[in-house]
Amino acid sequence: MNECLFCRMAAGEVPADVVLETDRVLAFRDIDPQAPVHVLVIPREHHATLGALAGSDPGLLGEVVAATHAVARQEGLVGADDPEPGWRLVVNSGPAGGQVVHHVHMHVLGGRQMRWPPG
Ligand code: DGP
Repeated sequence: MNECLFCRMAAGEVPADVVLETDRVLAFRDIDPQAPVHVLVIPREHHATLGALAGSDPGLLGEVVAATHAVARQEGLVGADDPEPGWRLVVNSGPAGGQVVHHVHMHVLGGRQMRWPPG
């Protein structure tokens, strides 16, 4: 059995609150939301980190990034007068970056005022 949680979610073996999907990308709500909108966007195919994905399939990386914007638009974070109201894209990479799940994912955050530095 595949032990990667996000691979299992992509395969439909673990339930996910899916908000957008394509043949290569899946977007679902985070189990521990840090903002009113908190969606994770992943490639269905396993790549551990952003660097691994960029190195082996930059086209797929582009599809994941494009999906984050589609999610932001779908969730009402991008209006007709883009860039308002606004949203944040986060990728945690490696231990010092705070990555806990080792299947690359992008956090789409919005619905509140973001602060900087993020900590
Ligand atoms: P990161 O620290 O960047 O690796 O973020 C991992 C995120 O994954 C974290 O925000 C919580 C989320 N997460 C962990 N387990 C699950 C799960 O079983 N379901 C969902 N929807 N999200 C999960």
